[in-house]
Amino acid sequence: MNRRRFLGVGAAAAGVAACSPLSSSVAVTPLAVPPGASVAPVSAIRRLIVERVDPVAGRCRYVADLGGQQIAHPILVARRGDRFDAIVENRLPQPTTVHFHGLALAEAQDGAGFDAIAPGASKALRFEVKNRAGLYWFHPHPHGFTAEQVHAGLAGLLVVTDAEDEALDAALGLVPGNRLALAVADARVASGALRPYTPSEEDCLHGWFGNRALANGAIGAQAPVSSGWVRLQLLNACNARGLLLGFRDNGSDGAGVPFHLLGTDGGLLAAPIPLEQVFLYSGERVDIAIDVSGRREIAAVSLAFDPRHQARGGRLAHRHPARGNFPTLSTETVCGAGAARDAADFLPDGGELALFRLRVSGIGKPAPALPARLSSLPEAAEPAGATPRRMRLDFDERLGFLIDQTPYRLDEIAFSVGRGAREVWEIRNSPISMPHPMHLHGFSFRVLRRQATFGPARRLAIHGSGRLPTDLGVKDTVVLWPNETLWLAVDFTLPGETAFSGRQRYMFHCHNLEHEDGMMMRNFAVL
Ligand SMILES: [Cu+2]
Repeated sequence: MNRRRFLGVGAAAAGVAACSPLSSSVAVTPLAVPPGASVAPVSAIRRLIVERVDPVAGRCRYVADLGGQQIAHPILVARRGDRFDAIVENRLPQPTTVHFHGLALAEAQDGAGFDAIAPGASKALRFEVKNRAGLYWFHPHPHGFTAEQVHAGLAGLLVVTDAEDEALDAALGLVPGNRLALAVADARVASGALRPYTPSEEDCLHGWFGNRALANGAIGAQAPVSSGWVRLQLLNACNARGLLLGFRDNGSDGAGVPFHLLGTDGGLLAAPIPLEQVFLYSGERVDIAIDVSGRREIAAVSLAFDPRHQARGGRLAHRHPARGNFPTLSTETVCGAGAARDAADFLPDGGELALFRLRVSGIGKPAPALPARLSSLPEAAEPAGATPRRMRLDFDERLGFLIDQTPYRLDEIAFSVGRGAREVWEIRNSPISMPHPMHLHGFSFRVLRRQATFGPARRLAIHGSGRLPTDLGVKDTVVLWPNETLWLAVDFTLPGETAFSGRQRYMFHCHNLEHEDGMMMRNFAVL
């Protein structure tokens, strides 16, 4: 019998839930969900309900129906190879989709917004989880409504495991409660209440920034952990905020706590990297290990940094023809219609932000040494003879942020690539810009090199190629700082040929959700 434990995290109900516990433990193999846990194995889900629970604040949630048992705010767990076969029910007053961010899926299952589910309608969603073990997530992607719906709480986690992943848990000697999966978001909180999503023109241009962090839906969250290694799989689920993740020992004058990067968006690195801070932008994930032995309380924070918002002067009111046909989730929420920012519930990008706390109990044995090798991941390699496909990220004072000067159109195919092609993408960000976390649907990629990095990321480069620690893993979302050029190796091999027959449309877009709804997207086709 497999004794290794997988530990999930219960998502608190939307709203201000100070000091709510974060963790509950379950074993994945064999799977036993204790009462109150919010972990749902993907293969057991029959319906995935998308519903609004608070029309005043516009809060929404996912509910997984396991055929008798209903789990709100579920954290989905899967072993590589498991199947998802469920009906998605849209009970929102707006169209929605379910996009499984990071998974290799056919267009029909990708939820990219080509075929949104109308209010009151349902759609069958069936696929096999083919990806490496890692933290993936699911969220709405209906064009023009994405930022509002994700901000409303529709951001669920999917933890995929496999043999390498389980071997790591065993090597770390993880005890129940010491493996956590967390979605970190931010919200505007005033007088103890979550403010609805009412972005101003400035918010639409730079992104929506709150003043408080939510961890799995809870503000001021804390998790009890035991002495030894703690493994954290973290998603930046903020609409727009970049996180410079670090840890402080609250029992030791706030001294920094070092940690190890174990993995990125698409699973484990080849070897762990010791770090003191790491950038995590919207849509990105990190897998890290912290030795909490001898400590009593550790605070996870986003450290202060220069966010490099170099774009100035633009005013942006997003106008989607479809928006006028549907009500908002709360009060006025169309970009550009909101009131000016209230300084009391706004913390700029790059401001220091408390995220969550780990409360340590017990005096265990010393934590075992980290394994020198974590996975069989090869070093990123440039395909021989590839001509780079060039893209530019632009800023236009009238139109906002664009890819190759072109606002998104649902019916446009920007370019086509051949099935199984291995390409190099050269992407350059404008110097009068801001950081853009660019996300590729359907496929993962490797970062080959960075050039002309300035600002706080530059000193974190650990490699002659200019790459950051997170660039050494498998990625589906990568941040480009202003003025930077990135070279990516993209592999368009499609697993499961029969499921992917015929032309498949995918998207490449900015995961700052205000930019995404503001047309910073392009479609491409795989033929
Ligand atoms: Cu952007």
